[in-house]
Amino acid sequence: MRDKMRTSDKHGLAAGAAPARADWTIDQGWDAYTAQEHAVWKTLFERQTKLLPGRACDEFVAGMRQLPIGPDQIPDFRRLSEVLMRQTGWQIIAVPGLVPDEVFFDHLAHRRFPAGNFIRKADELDYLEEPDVFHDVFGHVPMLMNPVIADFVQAYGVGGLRAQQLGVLPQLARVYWYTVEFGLVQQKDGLRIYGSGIASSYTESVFALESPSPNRIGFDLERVMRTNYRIDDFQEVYFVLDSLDDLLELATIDFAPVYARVGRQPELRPGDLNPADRLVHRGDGSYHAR
Ligand code: HBI
Ligand code: FE
Repeated sequence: MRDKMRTSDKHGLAAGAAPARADWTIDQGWDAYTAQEHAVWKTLFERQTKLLPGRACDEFVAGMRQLPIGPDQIPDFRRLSEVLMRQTGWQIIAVPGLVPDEVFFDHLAHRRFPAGNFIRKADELDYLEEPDVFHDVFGHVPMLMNPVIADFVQAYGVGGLRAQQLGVLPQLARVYWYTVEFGLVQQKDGLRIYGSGIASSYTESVFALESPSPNRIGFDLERVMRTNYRIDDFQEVYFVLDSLDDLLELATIDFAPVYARVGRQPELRPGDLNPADRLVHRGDGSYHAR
């Protein structure tokens, strides 16, 4: 979840500072990480690794297993990129924090995933201001090892540049949010996490699957495009895929007619229910009622 922005501007730069490079990339600075920073990574990694069996989807577990990601050190993006490049053609580039949308989309469209090189403080383990190296590497990189997600995220980059021109970026951003960031998938052995925002969050990994509070609804593209989301707290709704392969179709269809239909319908609040919803779980809203 993204809370109040840091003292710097939205993009994590000291207010007013221009990025060193036009594409906002920086060197990861792996040698400069302190023992304290590696220790924060270790705490987050060990906590999450204990929690995810039976909660993370099979694709996440498989991806993590093939990557040079372990407890003792913040991973080196160059080593992650070597493995990712062979598997799905992706590479990890370091950025100082959130980058402008069009920069972000251009990177994704070229299979370059921007990952924050900084890590949260030891006293703010569950309080994420911007995507840090744990959210981006632990949460996103294992899923980029999966060919369907790899194609989908690239298609999102291509679509994002176009959506900006069409003025429908908010609708498309919801699709990314409710899948790549906060998506659930129905496996034979139960509901599982594939969204990186959940997989990298100790508290939300439990809430998303077990809390009676949120709605859990079968994924539907138009329904998701109409649905606002929370950035400051747990989600009030999670959308469930029957299989990650359902995203393949989204990576290939023309969104223009969908944008047009969605544009003629009212937006939905995160907690709203719609008559056509395929309800996996009707939430009681108890968490957000507080
Ligand atoms: N920048 N580094 C980074 N990481 C993100 O996830 C990110 C971003 N910039 C824009 C952005 N996400 C979203 O606003 C777009 O998905 C719309
Ligand atoms: Fe993310």
